[in-house]
Amino acid sequence: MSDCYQPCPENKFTFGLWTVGNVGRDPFGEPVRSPLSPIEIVHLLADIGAYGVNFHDNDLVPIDATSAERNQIIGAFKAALQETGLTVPMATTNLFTDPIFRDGAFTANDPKVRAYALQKTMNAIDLGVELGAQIYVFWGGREGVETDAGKNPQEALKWFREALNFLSSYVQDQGYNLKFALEPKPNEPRGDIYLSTVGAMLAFIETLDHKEMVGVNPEVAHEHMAGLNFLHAVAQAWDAGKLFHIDLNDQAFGRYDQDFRFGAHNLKSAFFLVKFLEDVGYDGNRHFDAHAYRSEDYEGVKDFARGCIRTYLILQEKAKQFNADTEIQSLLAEIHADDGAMAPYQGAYSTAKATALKQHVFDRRAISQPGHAYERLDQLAIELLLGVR
Ligand code: GCO
Ligand code: MN
Ligand code: MN
Repeated sequence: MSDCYQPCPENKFTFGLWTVGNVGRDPFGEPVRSPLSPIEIVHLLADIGAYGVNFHDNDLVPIDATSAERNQIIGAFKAALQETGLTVPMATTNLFTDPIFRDGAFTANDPKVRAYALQKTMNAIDLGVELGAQIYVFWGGREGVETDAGKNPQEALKWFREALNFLSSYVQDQGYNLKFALEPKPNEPRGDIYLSTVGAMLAFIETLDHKEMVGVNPEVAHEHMAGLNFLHAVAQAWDAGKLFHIDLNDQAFGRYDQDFRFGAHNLKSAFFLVKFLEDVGYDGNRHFDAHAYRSEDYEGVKDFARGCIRTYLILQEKAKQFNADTEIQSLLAEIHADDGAMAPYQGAYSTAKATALKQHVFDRRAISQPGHAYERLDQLAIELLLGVR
């Protein structure tokens, strides 16, 4: 294997404590790996060349820790960061593990649960900011239902909006330099989760009091679980100026929530995603929200983490190759050819333009005759990916 795919800090490759720290528990089986401490995870991530480590409040500080325990843990974690040079670009709250969240957090029917979720999130924001986080992710794993009999979905949205408004005001009140990134998912662990797609989340953000500080954190697996095209969701978020963070992993369509290594399953989609991110100059974190197969020990976990990074970097190189390939580029130039004849009708509306366009005679048959050469182009892309170009 070539050794030239080395990450550099500008790639901003990050992992959550919960990703390489995943012990391989699933609904049918017990853990297969013994838990690593946050300090051990920081060292593992430094070994494999990560830039940063992200965490949920309780990945780092157990939910029932005393304040003395909390201080000791945070001190030791900070020392490990200092020693390894790893950063904490993103933090988030665990609003799903504890039984109190069985009916949701910000959208739970019980006002005590909603208030507790706010309190827990304010504390977790304080912790994230203390460790340097500038992005705060909201993944509402329990914000949903198994049955619509007991909760009004519009009321739930109202509660979710109120919570985000409250928390964004809290951040401003504290003077924190922090942006929110909302992460949609269609289901798992709830039967249905509210605001299930990137598009739904983008529309919801427009209804918030401080929408300028709120964007999205799209995840490959989540759009794939819903059978959607992830790149299209990412492009829409980018276009809206809302791509604040991204969760990279992989997922077969129509399966359970798999969290596979980036590029492990849909290599072609992964290629077009990387090409998009590189072409537009996305400079946020590239967070791998995935975990190793349950078959692995910690050597396999390192193979998994290195694999995420290597695949991204290899696809980045392939994207450059695609952009420099003369045959591909001349085909694209043909496909995008424009003789300028329609220029008088393009751009902003005017009465004169509308009148002229209504009078223009189109030769529908002639326009529809030529093929688009997408077969040839796609095969060239495939051959490039297969390494024969
Ligand atoms: C999942 C989600 C989570 C979130 C994480 C950060 O499917 O479980 O992707 O991993 O990304 O909670 O907010
Ligand atoms: Mn996920
Ligand atoms: Mn995620």
